[in-house]
Amino acid sequence: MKRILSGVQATGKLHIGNYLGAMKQWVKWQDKGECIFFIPDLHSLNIRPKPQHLKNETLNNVAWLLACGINPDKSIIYAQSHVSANSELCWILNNYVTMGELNRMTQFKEKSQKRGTTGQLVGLFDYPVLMAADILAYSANIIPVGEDQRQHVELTRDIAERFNNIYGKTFIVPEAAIGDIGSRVMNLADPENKMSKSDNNQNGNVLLFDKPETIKSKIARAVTDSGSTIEASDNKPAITNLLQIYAGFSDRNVKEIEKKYANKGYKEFKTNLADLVADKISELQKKFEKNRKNQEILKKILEKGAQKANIIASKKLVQVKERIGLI
Ligand code: AQP
Repeated sequence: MKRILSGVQATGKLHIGNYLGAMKQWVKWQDKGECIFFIPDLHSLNIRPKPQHLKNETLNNVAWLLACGINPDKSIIYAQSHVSANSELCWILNNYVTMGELNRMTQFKEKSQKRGTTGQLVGLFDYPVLMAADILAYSANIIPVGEDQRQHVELTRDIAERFNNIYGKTFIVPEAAIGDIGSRVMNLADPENKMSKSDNNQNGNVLLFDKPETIKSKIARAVTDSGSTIEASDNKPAITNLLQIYAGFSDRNVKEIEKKYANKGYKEFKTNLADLVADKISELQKKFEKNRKNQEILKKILEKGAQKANIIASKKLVQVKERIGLI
């Protein structure tokens, strides 16, 4: 049976990119294999979140996963910091990756540029190696992520192959699974850039916490391209993005939606899209609120998840240590 693994950071501000590109996709994988979904709280440390904020957001993320349809009886849900094997494996893998490779990571370049020199922390630079450890410790076959994480999964594959070539088959070489719809949701105010939790331009991000009025107003104000046809194309990044969001929330394909709006204007399209997204997010928020009230249940889910995750990851770590000569 295939093992599927992915994570979503608990830094707050979950947006519809995280939902369409990742969490919504994950629900479908639950019927296709053994799933592990985790909250990468150690990754979040590179923005030095306030301690109470990180605690709160970690539990929020568990409540969102449940709201989106992740079933803790079927899937393992755990917090990264509850399994020390991930970090230990990261330290080992640091010796199988070069500074040059990490320097080429687009996400590091973009984030460190946004943060300036004081934000260029080793934790941000080394993020892809911890991600490789998160994946390889669990022998995951499939990694469902948004397009922005493709490069990190590629690096994980390189690290796994390099290690296997030296020591013999130790790691499964994983594959990224990137959905056709919503794998790169763009900022509504700046469709050349992806919707991002850390973006300065939050006006163009539709958050899972946004009230329906806010969602509607953000979509109404979304920039559009010149011309008036509702068609996806390379020279219409704004409308292409809105069509992708429509498709993601309605489970219809882009061609169908283009046909529906063939002779209609942007205004009608945007109004319908705003209603669609606001309704769906309100539905998710209701489920989230209900789940979030049961803090003890959320903690129990993480505890149970960590027990299972620990068993899998520690076993792999023992094998790795043996291979490299640690006694
Ligand atoms: N805009 C996006 N469109 C589609 N998928 C996206 N993802 C992120 N942004 C988009 C996917 O969401 C999953 C969880 O992401 P993460 O928590 O690891 O954060 P990230 O990839 O660094 O992107 P964020 O959420 O926008 O945060 P920042 O601002 O920190 O970069 C991943 O599968 C990701 O691909």
